[in-house]
Amino acid sequence: MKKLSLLSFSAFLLLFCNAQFKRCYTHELMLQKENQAPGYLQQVNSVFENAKQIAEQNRSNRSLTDSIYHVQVVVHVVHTSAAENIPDSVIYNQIEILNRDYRRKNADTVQTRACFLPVAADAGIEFYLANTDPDGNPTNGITRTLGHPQIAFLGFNPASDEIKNATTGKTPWPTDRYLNIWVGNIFFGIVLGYAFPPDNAPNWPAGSATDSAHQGVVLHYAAVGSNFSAPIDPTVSGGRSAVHEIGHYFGLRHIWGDSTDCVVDDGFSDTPFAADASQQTCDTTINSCVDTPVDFPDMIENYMDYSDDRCLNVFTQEQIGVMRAMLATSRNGIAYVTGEATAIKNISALEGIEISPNPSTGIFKLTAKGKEDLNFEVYNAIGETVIASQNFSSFASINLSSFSAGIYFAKVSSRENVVVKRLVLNR
Ligand SMILES: [Ca+2]
Ligand SMILES: [Ca+2]
Ligand SMILES: [Zn+2]
Repeated sequence: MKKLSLLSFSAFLLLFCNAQFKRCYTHELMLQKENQAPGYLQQVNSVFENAKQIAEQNRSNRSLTDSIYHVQVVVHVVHTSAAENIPDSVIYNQIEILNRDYRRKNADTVQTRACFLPVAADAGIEFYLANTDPDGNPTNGITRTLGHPQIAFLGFNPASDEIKNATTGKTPWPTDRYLNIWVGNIFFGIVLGYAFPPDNAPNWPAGSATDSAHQGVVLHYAAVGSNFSAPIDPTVSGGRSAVHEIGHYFGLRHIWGDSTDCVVDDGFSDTPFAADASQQTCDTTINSCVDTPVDFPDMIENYMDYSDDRCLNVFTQEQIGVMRAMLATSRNGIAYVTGEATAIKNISALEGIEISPNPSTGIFKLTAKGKEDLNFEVYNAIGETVIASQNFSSFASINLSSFSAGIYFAKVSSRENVVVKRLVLNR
């Protein structure tokens, strides 16, 4: 059995003995990973910069910016008591909150201050509980697992990511096809959530990315939804911990850049500098750094700050650009992108689709298991169609010989199902 390290546990308690709870443990975990594998932060940064470039290229593409990403979600409730086994209704409520906030349909958008309205936007990302599990069986997108008895005493240790461990918690569904959200007692509620950012650039050498079994979002059970009977604290009972952590999962950083100065920022020019987190206040008078050429107050209403849930209400255009670029690259398998009204349906029914060779220098062979009326179309990395929809039954050839090297996406559809496969074209 995996043993908790008592040393790291007491260090953890010492670190947070003055805090009632810590909103997010993402940055601390990233520093820990850098210690274990030097170069990790640089790798995350490269992926972030790559996403920013794609976002910049996408900005003028109307059809791309209008499209909606439909993210397939599975929620793993890992409980050691009845209270921790939160009801389905709280999870449904959390999904509604995500769909409200990631589409800027939240009523409190009226509280976004006028100076920030020009950069506020709809992220165009929606969330659906999966209706098919990895084995192809119907599901409501929620799993429930009894955690190891030892967890009942200490709570899940975020430093060792125990909630995803087969012995103590629940291993994920394939993290390249589902956004896995784990819900449990994270260290007595000292930590409300954490998530690892994307660290696998599309052309990254095989094996250099983080263990995929750790990709996803972890939430304290009493910080889920806005209708839970016993929230951990009234100030964080609005379901915005999930909004924040999914922001990290899509590559966003804390708005103050995790640095107590006015030099290091979050990498975005449309969020003002901040010297620190807003410290769970909704104080609109805070202006911790002088921005140039125009000075703005600290953007305490940004989902990537630490304000109370009641005053978080906005993502900016640049933040959204990066999240959507991640959905087109590092996170491309978890969402179906379209301007059409079709949502994800039974994705695993097309799991037998194979593409080889991949990478290729021109011709990709597309093979389906079994005969079915299928069609495929191919997009480039910025979402433009390069091969219009074509019918096939069990075999097709995709010829990209006349296109430049890079990443392409083959969208393969049956009457009801859709999968998107990434093609790597080399020269
Ligand atoms: Ca900024
Ligand atoms: Ca300022
Ligand atoms: Zn955070």
